[in-house]
Amino acid sequence: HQSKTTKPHVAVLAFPFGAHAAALLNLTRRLAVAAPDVTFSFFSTAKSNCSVFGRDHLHDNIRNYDVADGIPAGDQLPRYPVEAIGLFLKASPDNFKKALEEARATSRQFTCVLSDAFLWFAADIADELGVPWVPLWTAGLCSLSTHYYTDFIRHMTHVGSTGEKCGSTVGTKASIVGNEDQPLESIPGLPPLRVGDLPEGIITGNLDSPFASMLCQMGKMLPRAAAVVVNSFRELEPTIFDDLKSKLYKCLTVGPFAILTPPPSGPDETGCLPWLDQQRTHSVVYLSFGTMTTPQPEELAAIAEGLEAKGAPFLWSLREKFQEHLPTGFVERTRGKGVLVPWAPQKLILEHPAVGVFVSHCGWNSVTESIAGGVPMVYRPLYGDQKLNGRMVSDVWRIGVEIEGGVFTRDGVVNALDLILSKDEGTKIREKVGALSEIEKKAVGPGGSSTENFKTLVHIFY
Ligand code: U2F
Repeated sequence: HQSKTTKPHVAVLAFPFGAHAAALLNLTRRLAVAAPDVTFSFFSTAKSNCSVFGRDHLHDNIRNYDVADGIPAGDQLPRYPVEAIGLFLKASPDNFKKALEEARATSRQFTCVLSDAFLWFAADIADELGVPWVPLWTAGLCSLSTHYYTDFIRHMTHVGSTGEKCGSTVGTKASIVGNEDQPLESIPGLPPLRVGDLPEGIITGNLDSPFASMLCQMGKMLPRAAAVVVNSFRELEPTIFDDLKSKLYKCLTVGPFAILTPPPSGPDETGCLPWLDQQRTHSVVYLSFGTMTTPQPEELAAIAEGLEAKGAPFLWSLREKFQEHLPTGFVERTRGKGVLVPWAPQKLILEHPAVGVFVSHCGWNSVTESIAGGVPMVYRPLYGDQKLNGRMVSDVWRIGVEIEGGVFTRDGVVNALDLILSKDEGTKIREKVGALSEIEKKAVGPGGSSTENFKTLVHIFY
């Protein structure tokens, strides 16, 4: 791609919300170690840079630069993330272009653009610079595939085509609302799905929102990427992998990041691990719903009632502000039996032999961590890719079950916990996830598929 005399310099463009920038920086750090003569310039908003770089030691070959967040000077900070995302997307790509130009003034020319896949416009930026574009998808191949096939799915369900720019749907013929159970004819590579399994913004929800439009544009841009990097491993999603591989220049599964990088959770400040040491093997219910959302108050109360009724030991990561939704006296009544913490060292917890089941929202990192620990899941998806991840968990990998009716009720919780902890079916599920855990470890070990793909990724920079 570039003259042999040019020293590689990768522009890394981050999506500064949720855990996205941290995931991209994790990958960048691994790349910086594997390719010490490559310089990585990391671009994100000041707030995001401050949070992801923190006080950590920076590798000599990683620099960070701030890009504008799109919040007009003097304005109050947006109250909701969705507003902040809207402003940021409005300011993009000009904010990135400006920051890249400023960085260029004092550094070598860029030889590659590595970006969060959300930032589809990075394909054009890379083109203008005459260098390859390498997007990173921080979740699974399954969800990536549904965005790649957005147009196909919209045609198939008569929702209309996406229009050139994805800004609005063209020729909308049918509303899909209320048809969540409608089966979808086969989408290449994916298992049989229902309308309700798809992430919002493909055929359900507001198709014209900046977020939906961003994902749709991304799907269209992927074939322009020199390689699409994915936080999964080939053996986990082989049919989707084969399909996407045939559609893209390169599909490089280099994950799962959650088991390749140090735990994001920090030290065990709340003493969860010593507590687990005192529990019986496979007896503990671990509950966590990720970093972005939490079930509604009624559902939190239903979970608590279910836990009390089942009487199994539990460890629940629930931020303090949500703990007020638990039934009166729950904490006192379950003292000794259960532990409630605002944040837990999840990866280490899932690797602990005492944990018997993970009650989860099916965020992608949680899924791969549960596999790593060989822990069966009970899931209740909240939004985005989680429903699809859940479908893979229960129907394809058979390593967990969905909560009955899709929402938490007292009885639903008891039945699901019974099934996993006390029934033969639960034992079979545990065996399945244990086997998958071994495959996951091989993928990231010496000569494994993710390890080899990572090497291929490094070569793209030279
Ligand atoms: C978004 O997912 P979330 O961040 O909500 O959820 P996960 O992908 O499961 O990641 C949560 C991470 O936070 C860690 C946990 C995971 O690595 O180990 N953690 C913890 O250490 N301690 C706690 O008490 C709670 C969590 C999005 F919502 C999903 O739909 C996407 O699939 C995902 C990936 O793009 O990002």
